[in-house]
Amino acid sequence: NVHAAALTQVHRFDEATSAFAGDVIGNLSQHPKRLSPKYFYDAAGSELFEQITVLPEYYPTRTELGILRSRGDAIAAIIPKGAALVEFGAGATTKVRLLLERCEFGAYVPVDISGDFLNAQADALRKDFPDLAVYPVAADFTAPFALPAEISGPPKVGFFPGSTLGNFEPHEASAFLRSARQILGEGAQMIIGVDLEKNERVLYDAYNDAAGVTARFNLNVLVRINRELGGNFDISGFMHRSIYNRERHRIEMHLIAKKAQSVRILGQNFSFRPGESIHTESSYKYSLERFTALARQSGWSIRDSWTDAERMFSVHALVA
Ligand code: AVI
Repeated sequence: NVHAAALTQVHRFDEATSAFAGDVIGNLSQHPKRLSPKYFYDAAGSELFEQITVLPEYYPTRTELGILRSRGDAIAAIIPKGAALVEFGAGATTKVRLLLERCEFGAYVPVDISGDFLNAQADALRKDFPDLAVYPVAADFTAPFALPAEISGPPKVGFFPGSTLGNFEPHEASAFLRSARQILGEGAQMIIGVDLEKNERVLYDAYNDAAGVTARFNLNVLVRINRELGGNFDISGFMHRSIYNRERHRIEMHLIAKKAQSVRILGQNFSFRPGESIHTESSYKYSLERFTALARQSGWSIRDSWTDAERMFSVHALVA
C-alpha cells in the first residue's frame, strides 16, 4: 500500500507499526470493512484476553486445560525423550507448563511477535525448569521463520493450543499447518487444540459474556488504532456484536457503527453508515471430521485425538 507507506514514513513508524498502518488502511478501505484479529493483542488487549479465558461463559480455555491434565500421561507417552517443543504464539504459560511437567522435553522454543513478553516468560520458565534449554524466537509465526540452530538435532514437537487455528480462514489454517510441517521438519509431531462445533447458544454466550469483557476486548482495537496510528475513532460510537454463522461454522465478531460517522486515520477518511460493520474476527468451530480432513490435506495425519466428556473441545496429536 503505497499511500500508507508514504504516510508512515512521515510519521517515522517502526516496522511493526508500519505493517499495522498498511493493514488498517487497506482493510478499512474494503467493503465490507474488516480488521485482522491479530491486532487485538497489544498490552491492554492481551490482558483483556486473559480475563476472557476465566469467564464463566468462555469454556475453551478451562476445557482444554482439563484435557491436557487428564490426558497428560497419554501425551507424555508419545513424546520422545529430549525432544524440542516449539510453541506457535506464546501467551500465558499455564498450558505449556502442563506439558513440560509431564514430558521429558530437552528444549522449549516459544515463538511470538511480542519480544518483551516472550523474554519475561522465558526467564520464569528457566527458573522453574532448570534442566530445560529455552530459546525464545521473536517472529510472526504466520510467516516462515528459522528455528534456532541449537535444536537442529532433537525431534521437534509443535504446540498450538487455544484453538488459535480457528481464528484463521480455512485456507490460512491449511497454509499454516503446511508451513509448520516445513519448519518442524521430517518426523515432527504437533499437539494442537481445536474448538468443536456445538450448541449455538453455548457458542453465542461464550462470545457475548454478561460482564462485557469480550465487548471491551473487541472495542480495544479501535483504542489501539487511535493511540498507535493517531486515529480519531469515537469509541462510544461503536458497539460489539458476535453472531454464529451456521453455514460457515464460525463465530463472527463485529464492531457496529451506532450512527453515521466519519473517522480520520493517517490523513485518510473512512465513513460509516448507521449499522455498518467492521468484521474484526472469525472463530471457526470444527467437527472432528472436518478437522481430520484439514490436517490430512495439509500434510499431517492424526495419531491421537482427545476430547472432554461433553465434546466441547479437542486436542490432537498430529504426525508429519
Ligand atoms: C484466541 N482465540 C482462539 C479466541 C477465540 O475464541 O477465537 C479469541 C477470542 N475472541 C473472542 N473471545 C476470545
